[in-house]
Amino acid sequence: MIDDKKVVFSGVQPSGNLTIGNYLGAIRNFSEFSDLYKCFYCVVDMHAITVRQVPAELRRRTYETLALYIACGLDPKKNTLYVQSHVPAHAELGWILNCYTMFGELSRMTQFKDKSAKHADNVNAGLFTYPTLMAADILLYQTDLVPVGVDQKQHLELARDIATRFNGVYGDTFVVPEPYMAKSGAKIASLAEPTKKMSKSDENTNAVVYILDSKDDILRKFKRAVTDSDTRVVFAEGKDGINNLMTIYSCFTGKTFDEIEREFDGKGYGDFKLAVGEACADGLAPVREEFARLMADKAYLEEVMKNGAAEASYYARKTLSKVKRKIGYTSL
Ligand code: ATP
Ligand code: LTN
Repeated sequence: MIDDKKVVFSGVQPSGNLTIGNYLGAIRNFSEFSDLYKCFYCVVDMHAITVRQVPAELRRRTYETLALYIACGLDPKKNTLYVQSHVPAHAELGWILNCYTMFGELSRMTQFKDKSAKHADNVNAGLFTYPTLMAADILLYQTDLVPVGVDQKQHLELARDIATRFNGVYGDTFVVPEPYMAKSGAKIASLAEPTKKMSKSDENTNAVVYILDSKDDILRKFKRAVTDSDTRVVFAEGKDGINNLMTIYSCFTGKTFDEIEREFDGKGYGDFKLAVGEACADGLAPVREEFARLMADKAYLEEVMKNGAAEASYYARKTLSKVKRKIGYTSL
């Protein structure tokens, strides 16, 4: 608890242009916690370097991700917004937790298996220990709730196991965090291969709708989205493409699947795809405008980063000192 409030923590990597998967599965839900919880939202640049990045792009995307947080409704006065590498406690606790995490546990992580297959020339140790740094992010702030997409569930379970193990050895040290997954939107699929998750690092840019895509691009991408040989807009087993489009439409319009089925009864996929594209483009328009305004004001973004890092460091250091004392480090 911080100031009598439960704590929320989440992070997004500045590893590419953010997608509507990142938006619907994660960022859009962040602001709902701002009033009742103490919220930390971090741009996790240390995680991003587990895959090779172009330095100038990483720097630009770090600003962009922060600007998107704000453009998606996170008020820096109500939320602690900061950059991971600005708070060294993450790296310090990350190292310590490595020593309380088993090789076998990390070997079972599906994201590690997927990413090492995708980047076979760079299966580095950081990619392997990615989940212990993520556990450090969360546990540093005594986090109660972690809003994430379904793909991060396994990492969160590991963070819980690490916290429980550490508490078992040294007595209560960490709060054991709970995941929070949106009822709808926690798993947005690729438009080209609807059984796969939409991912910002997908090479096929037509499979992915970016938050900052123009309206024309958004309409075009939905028009080309893979569906099936049926013609009915109904949510059903085996209709992954349509199910995904219905989920996206529902997220942007607030309509239920029943309402959507009725709305498009007797109409074809063409009409439906156009409506999904319109709803998505209209829903994202205010975010795009606010983003452009913020990116033109680097000084403001830097001030947010600075204040956020100072605030986050204060709480992170408290936990870190406690951990160091418990494990037997000396202090001067
Ligand atoms: P990468 O493709 O580089 O692995 P990513 O698109 O998975 O990145 P992250 O920065 O790892 O993005 O994720 C940020 C947040 O967005 C996480 O909470 C993650 O669960 C969520 N998220 C990512 N993709 C989706 C998706 N397709 N549907 C729902 N949530 C998603
Ligand atoms: N691993 C996450 C990003 C991330 C995160 C976190 C999410 C890093 N640290 C802490 C929640 C809490 C991802 O790839 N989406």
